Amino acid sequence: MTRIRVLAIGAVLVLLAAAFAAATQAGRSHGDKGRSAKIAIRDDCDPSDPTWATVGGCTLKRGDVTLAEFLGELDSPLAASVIGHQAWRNDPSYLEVKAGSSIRVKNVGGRAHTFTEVAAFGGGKAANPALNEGLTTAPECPGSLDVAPGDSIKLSGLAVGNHRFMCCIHPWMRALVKVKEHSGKKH
Ligand SMILES: [Cu+2]
Repeated sequence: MTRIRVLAIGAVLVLLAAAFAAATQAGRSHGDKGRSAKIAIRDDCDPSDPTWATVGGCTLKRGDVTLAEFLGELDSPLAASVIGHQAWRNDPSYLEVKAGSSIRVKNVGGRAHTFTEVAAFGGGKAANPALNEGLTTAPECPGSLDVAPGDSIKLSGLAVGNHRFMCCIHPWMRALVKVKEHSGKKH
């Protein structure tokens, strides 16, 4: 009886391993196809810094940037407009896709962001003027939709050409998406 049970468990394990291998294979091929069509919205807020809670919180499990550090990186003595902490960025910030592709944009950071298409890069919607220093508000930003930490959006139906996306909260977080003709040759 015990032996039969061991054999049965063994058979189940073999089946599970086969199913897992098949799923991994499927995931890999899907991942390859989708790899060039994913953008991660990143930040690195430090959840152990309680001051983040005063400005909306930080949902990351691990992060290394305190609010004080973030604010210290907003500007540079050599620039007239906001620079911004470089851990707050879109990854990649330049992406080429073929026409008809969709792009999944996921907020893997611990703060709210937006991924808003704009005709021209400019300032955002944050109430804190330091986040938009020296920038003219992009007209698409007021009323733009926040992407909460862990949430994702899907972009599809983008016309051939260049598309500019920015975070309307942290306007230095930009991305340029180049949509190429489906038959276009790679050069
Ligand atoms: Cu942002």
